[in-house]
Amino acid sequence: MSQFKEKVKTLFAKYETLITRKNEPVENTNGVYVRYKYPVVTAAHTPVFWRYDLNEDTNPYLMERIGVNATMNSGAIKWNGKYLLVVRVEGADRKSFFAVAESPNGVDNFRFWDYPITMPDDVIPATNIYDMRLTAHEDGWIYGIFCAERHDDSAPAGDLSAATATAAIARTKDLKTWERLPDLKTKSQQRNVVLHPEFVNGKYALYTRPQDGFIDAGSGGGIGWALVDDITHAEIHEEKIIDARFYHTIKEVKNGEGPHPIKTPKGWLHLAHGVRGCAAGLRYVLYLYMTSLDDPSQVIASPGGYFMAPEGDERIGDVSNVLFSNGWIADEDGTVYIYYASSDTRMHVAVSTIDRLVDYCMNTPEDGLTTTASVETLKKLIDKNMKIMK
Ligand code: BGC
Ligand code: BMA
Repeated sequence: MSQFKEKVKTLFAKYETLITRKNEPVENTNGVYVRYKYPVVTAAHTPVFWRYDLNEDTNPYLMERIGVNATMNSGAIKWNGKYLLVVRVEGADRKSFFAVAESPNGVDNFRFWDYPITMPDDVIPATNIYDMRLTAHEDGWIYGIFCAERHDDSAPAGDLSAATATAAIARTKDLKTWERLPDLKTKSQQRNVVLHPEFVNGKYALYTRPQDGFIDAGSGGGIGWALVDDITHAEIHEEKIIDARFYHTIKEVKNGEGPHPIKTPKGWLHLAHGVRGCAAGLRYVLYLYMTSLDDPSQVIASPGGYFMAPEGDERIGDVSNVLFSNGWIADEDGTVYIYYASSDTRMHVAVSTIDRLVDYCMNTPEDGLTTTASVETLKKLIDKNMKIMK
């Protein structure tokens, strides 16, 4: 075998070893969820044939021709018995695109489909697209709502970082061919828009996140809710805030809906991210809340503090100190696979159950918003335990 062929063989062999590595639950847990030891999708999980030109004549040094920088913020869905992530793949050129990675069990052996998704453009093409939320809607379509970013041409000349964020909408039946619908029309910029899986009063329901500027949530008070008549020409006329931001909480600066909520016997179970500012920049953590089955815009449980925050290696990456989730899968047996990205770099999974997550929501004390309130809450638990421990 030629040296070149040997090198190609080694490349593929190493890749297979990585892709097929068995994942293991981490032993130390808080009883709420179990993290898994290895990231489930990393830049190194993207196929060898995406990154290398395998022709000896055109690539005699067998060098990477197309660099992949990160795999992060992935939508998730169980489809034909397989666990699918629509991964935000970010190239070395800073452009994100979507690609499906498929696993037989939800925790390891994630393998990308051969081709990334070709996402049609809207009337005004976007410069970048990212963070897709997948919803298998009761209308029969699978929707992907994601952020479309464009340069803000109204910015002063020379300001190359001014941008606008818009909710882009596409739908599919097979996750391969996507039909692009017009971007969501709203008065403000939008990121983190998510489609509720059921009709509400006969309308499509969206979780929104109105924002004044590209980064600043500003007067956008938190996670919003809006009903839309026609998803093929989606326009928001009225929007209300259902989960507000608060001073000195984990969601002081921004918050946003994660994946669409899971329907449980006790209510809709929501996963969201909260952001606070500090000297190191923005810190992103995950939190849960629940809303009523009768009215999904009515909050019925609001456990205080974060549910998951960056730990260990998760803290470090392109945008450090970030956990972000826009995908989870509730299995038939009640297992919940929570897919989250750390520091805009790699994908992980944590596993729990619907019962545990609902219990967490119903029995975790709310944030009393002051130190005094937190100490009183703590003392109550100590008192209760003291009686048992005697
Ligand atoms: C990045 C996103 C980020 C957003 C706001 C975009 O350019 O691609 O990852 O969330 O800016 O900071
Ligand atoms: C945001 C998100 C994500 C990203 C995060 C941290 O605004 O929409 O794309 O993970 O910032 O950079």
